[in-house]
Amino acid sequence: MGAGARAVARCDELGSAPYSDDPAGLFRPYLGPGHKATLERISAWMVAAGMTARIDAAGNIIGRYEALVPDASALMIGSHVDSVRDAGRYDGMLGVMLGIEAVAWFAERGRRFPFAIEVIGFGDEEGSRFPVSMLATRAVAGSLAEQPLDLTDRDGIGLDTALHDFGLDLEHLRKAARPREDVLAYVESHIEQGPVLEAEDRALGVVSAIAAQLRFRAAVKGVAGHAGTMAMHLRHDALAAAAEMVLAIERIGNAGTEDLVATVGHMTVRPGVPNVVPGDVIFSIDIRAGTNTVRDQAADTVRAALTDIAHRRQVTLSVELQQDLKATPCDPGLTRLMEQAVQTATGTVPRTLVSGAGHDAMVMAGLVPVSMLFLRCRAGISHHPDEAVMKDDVEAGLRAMTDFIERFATSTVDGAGAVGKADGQLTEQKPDLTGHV
Ligand code: HGY
Ligand code: MN
Ligand code: MN
Repeated sequence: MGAGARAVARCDELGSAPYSDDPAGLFRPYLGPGHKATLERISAWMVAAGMTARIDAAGNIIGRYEALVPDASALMIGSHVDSVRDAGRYDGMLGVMLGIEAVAWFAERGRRFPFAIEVIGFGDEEGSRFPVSMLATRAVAGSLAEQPLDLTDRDGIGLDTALHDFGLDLEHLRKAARPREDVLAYVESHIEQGPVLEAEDRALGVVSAIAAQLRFRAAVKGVAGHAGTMAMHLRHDALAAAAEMVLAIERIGNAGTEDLVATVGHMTVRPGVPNVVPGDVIFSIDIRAGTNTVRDQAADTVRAALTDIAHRRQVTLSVELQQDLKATPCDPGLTRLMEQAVQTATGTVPRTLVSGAGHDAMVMAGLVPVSMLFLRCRAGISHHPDEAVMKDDVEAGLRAMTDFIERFATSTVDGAGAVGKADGQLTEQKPDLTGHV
C-alpha cells in the first residue's frame, strides 16, 4: 500500500467506533472517549514512523522526529483530530496522517535536518463540544489568556471535569503553550472543503489567506404560554421572532460580497414541546468574509436587524460574541516554497486560493509563520459523511509536503528563508524526491 493510500486508510479506520463517540457515524468531540482512543492509535503510528509521541496538557498529540542536533527548534506540521457531528473522515485528520507519512518517508531514508519535525494533532479545532473553537490550538499558541474556561457542553459537563476525566488538569491547560523559539513555522495540509480544485481538475492548491470569522450566541426571550389558549395577538413568541431573525441573517449574507457568508447552525427552543408557545430560544451566528472589514460591517448590520425585530415583536435579545478570528494571511516566504513544492509534485502551475473554512493555522499564525496546502475533495463536500478524497491526490500531497520540507531546510540553512536560522548542517545526501513508492 502506498503512503498516500495508507494515510487515507487510517482516516477511514478512525472514522468509526471506538474512535467515534457516535455508533452510527463520526463524531469525535474534544476529550471524549473517541478522542482518547484516537490518540492512542495515532501515538503508535507516530512511533512506528520514527518519532517519539506525547500528549500535552491540552490533550493534543505531538510526535517529534529529532534533528541532526539535540534540542533543535521544530518545523511543526499538523491539523486537528476532532470532528463536527456526523462528520466526514478527512477534515483535519488527513493533515495529521500526511504529517506522519512525511516523517516516515524521511526516516526510511535516514534523512534528518538541522531542525526537528513535530507532527501535532490538535484536540479541539471545531468547537463541536464546548461553545468556542480552537481551544487546544490556542493552548499551544499561548493565546488562551483572555478565554474564560468556565465552559460547559450540551450535557452540562464542564471543561474542568472533561479534562480531569481525560487525565488532565484545567489548572495546567495553559502550560501547553510553546515558547516562540521552540517552533520555526507551522504547516497544515487540509482538504479544500470547497469546489474550486475539483472544478479546475487540480489535485492540490496553496492557501494564500484564511477568511475572518465571528461566532455569536444569540438569546431571544419572549413569553411562554398555552398553545391552545394564548391568543395570537397577545403572543411574544420567541421562536417566531428567532425564525424571522434567521431569515434576516440569510438575507444580509446574500446581499453582501461574494466572500461573505452568514450561518445559523444551532438552535435550542425552550420549553420545546408542541403545546407551549416558546418562551426562550438560543441560536448560533457564524459570519465570515475574506477581510475583517466586510465581516465586521455584516455583523453590525445583523445586530441592527435583530434588534429591530426584537423591538417590533416585544421580545428581549442578547447577542454575545464567542469567537473572533481575524483574517489570516499565510507567510509569503513559506507560501512561495509551498507553490514551488506543488509545482514539483504535480508538474502544473500552482493554484493559490483563500480558505473560507477556518483552520488551526489561523491560531498558530499568532505564534509563528504559517503555510497551508489544500487537497481536492469530491464535490467540495465536507462536514458530511460523503466527504471523500482520491488516493492519487493524497500521494501528490505527500510529494508536495516532503518537497516543501526540503525547500524549507535549504531556505533556513541559507538563512534566506522565511524564518530564523537553523543550527547545524544538512547531511550530504539529498534523496531523489521523485522516488515516492
Ligand atoms: O468552521 C470551520 O471553518 C472549520 O471547519 N472549523
Ligand atoms: Mn471542520
Ligand atoms: Mn478542519
